[in-house]
Amino acid sequence: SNTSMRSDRNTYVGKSFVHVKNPYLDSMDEDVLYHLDLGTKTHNLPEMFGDVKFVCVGGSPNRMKAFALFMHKELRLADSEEDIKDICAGADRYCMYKIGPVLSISHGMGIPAISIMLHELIKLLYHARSSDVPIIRIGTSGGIGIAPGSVVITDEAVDSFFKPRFEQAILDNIVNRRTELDKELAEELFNCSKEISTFPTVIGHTMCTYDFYEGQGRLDEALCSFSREKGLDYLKRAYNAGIRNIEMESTVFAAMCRLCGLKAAVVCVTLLNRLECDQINSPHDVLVEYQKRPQLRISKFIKQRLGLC
Ligand code: R2B
Ligand code: URA
Repeated sequence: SNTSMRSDRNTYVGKSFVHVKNPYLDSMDEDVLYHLDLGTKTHNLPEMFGDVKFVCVGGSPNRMKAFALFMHKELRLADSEEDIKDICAGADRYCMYKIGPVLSISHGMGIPAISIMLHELIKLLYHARSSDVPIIRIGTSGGIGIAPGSVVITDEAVDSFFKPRFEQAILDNIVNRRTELDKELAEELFNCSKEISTFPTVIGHTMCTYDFYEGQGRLDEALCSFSREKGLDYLKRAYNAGIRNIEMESTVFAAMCRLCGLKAAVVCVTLLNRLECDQINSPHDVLVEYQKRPQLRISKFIKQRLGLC
């Protein structure tokens, strides 16, 4: 199958390394990871990141800091909380925290923002010679036909035409890239906290759009050019195509990780049911609790893999 071909290519003496597909990169004297405030000459990347075993990404800097502090508690690491510093603070774009073998990074909102971060993160893992690192996006989303607060684990990211592809503009061409996520990782994540889970979790397709308003069929935007009926019909068709949530990064995330040999997963909580409303109006504490749900699941997964539970 395709998958085994792919893993054969990526595997070298049993280890699966991150690879970059760029013949120019190795001939560069220095690689500056500008938006991360890191570089191959200014930092010893293998020493700093060679032991990374899990990468978790999410949109909001504060949420990814909270996740870092949470993992620090969960892994019972010896260093103190004050030692958890934002590695990318100097660039003032994304935040990054390292908690033992776990890297927690923010990616901002939307495809262009996450794509810049991923180019530099993938090169970082390559320079650091990290191996066997799953990468998981823990995010928020709008649910379709499921209770708010449900968690969706993505099997396939689709675009706004419900197609499993990401269209990358390269120079003046459009290149189509595939957007399947790692099936085994999705299943492992689904199974790992079945018993502890107090909230519903489903595996389904995730639709990734270029914007939060017009691209997601809302009626509360500044510019609305379609009827309530048309908008609802679109969301219902999405549901019938197997889509259970909508967010703004999964297609490019799936496509880039797949091409670079990183096993990737997307785990998002749904903040509302889009068949019922457009506005997110749950109380702040409810939303905060929702956003912890993917983190709980990922923490369980990490601890299981490390043999800690
Ligand atoms: C989910 O939430 C954000 C928009 O509110 C966006 O980054 C996404 O994918
Ligand atoms: N994030 C999205 O992209 N859409 C929503 O409806 C909620 C969060």
